[in-house]
Amino acid sequence: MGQPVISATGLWTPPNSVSNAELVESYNAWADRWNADHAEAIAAGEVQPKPHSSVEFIEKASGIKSRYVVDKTGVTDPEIMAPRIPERPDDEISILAEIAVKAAREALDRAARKPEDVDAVLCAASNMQRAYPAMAVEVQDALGIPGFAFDMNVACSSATFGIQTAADFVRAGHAKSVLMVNPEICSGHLNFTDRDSHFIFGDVATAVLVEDEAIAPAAHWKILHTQLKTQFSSNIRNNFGFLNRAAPEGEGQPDKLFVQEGRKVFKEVVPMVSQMILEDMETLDLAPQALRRLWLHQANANMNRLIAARVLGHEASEEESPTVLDEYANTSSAGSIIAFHRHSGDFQPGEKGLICSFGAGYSAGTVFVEKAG
Ligand code: CO8
Repeated sequence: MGQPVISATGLWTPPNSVSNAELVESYNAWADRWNADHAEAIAAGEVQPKPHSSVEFIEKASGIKSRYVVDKTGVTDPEIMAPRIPERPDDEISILAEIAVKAAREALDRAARKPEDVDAVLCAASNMQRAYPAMAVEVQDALGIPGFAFDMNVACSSATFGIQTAADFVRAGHAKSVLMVNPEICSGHLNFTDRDSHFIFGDVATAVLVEDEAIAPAAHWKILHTQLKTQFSSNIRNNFGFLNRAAPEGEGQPDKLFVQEGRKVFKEVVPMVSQMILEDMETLDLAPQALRRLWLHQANANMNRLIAARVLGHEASEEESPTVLDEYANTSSAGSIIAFHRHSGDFQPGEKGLICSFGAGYSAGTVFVEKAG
């Protein structure tokens, strides 16, 4: 039986950042136009005017200060309020595969691994850009990886579910080296005209190389334990799919984009995730002080503060539970991997930490790791 480890990670960040102030300015300009266009209906009491969004609210409610996007022009233009991503011909690499490959190359370089020595590719993300052929197979082809590849979607928990799946392939002897990528173009599924959620998401791609310890580089992360959990809820939903025809009056029907009951998500997910982590720590006989760091899913700073306090028994410092959502916003499955990628270089052999994700489904995943080498 193979012993799965994380050999390396990779990160690709889009070049364009949008601040809360820029996003709010375009939303408010859009809302003013909408109110002017509907002035009669508003005066007659038939529709409510759109209130302004606010930088202060966004930062206080979520901890988000900015986000990276693949198309800044479209999302900040009050006439457009959506990313404009040109359609590519079928013989050109698709944008999702392209950004996944960029993150993957960094992970492979860091592990000094050649693509031909990888056995499988998993593309684990919230929103695939097409039904088939799988994005994972396109990434496999672009990198020149033999073996097999497939897509999987567990919303914000896709990466931890992907890590466990890769680890299980290694344990079962089906693969020795599995590349797991998380290309997340969340801006394509976000309704930038919805004040309650227009600020939540950003775009990014991450990659994790899961391998058998026998072939891994000397410095790696032992995967000590993983747990996956799902519990059905419609409180975070995206109905995009083959029923997503453009409405006769135009595109972008809000019900085929991301929608959520943010308050309910907050209240229901915090106890679910904290309890899951505490159960795992009991199974592993791990005291809170034995965990140096929590790399938590990056959806909301207040959620992470509560979860970390329940797990550690005290208010977590930035070193114990690092934040990346201030800069990146919620990047769905990639969030906890960005945190791990950026804030793990100071670990000494033997030190332990936890990668944890949670989101739509509901879904949650834990990956306990120990630095080696
Ligand atoms: N500006 C000013 N005021 C606002 C704004 C705004 N932009 N938005 C709302 N308000 C007002 C509301 O109208 C409300 O006013 P009132 O009290 O008068 O009714 C007040 O502010 C408070 O509103 P809320 O109760 O909605 O605010 P919260 O404090 O609950 O904060 C959050 C809202 C930030 C959304 C918070 O609830 C939250 O973060 N919840 C958790 C969300 C979460 O984790 N979601 C996970 C989603 S990710 C996932 O798993 C799916 C993957 C999807 C992939 C990506 C595709 C896009």
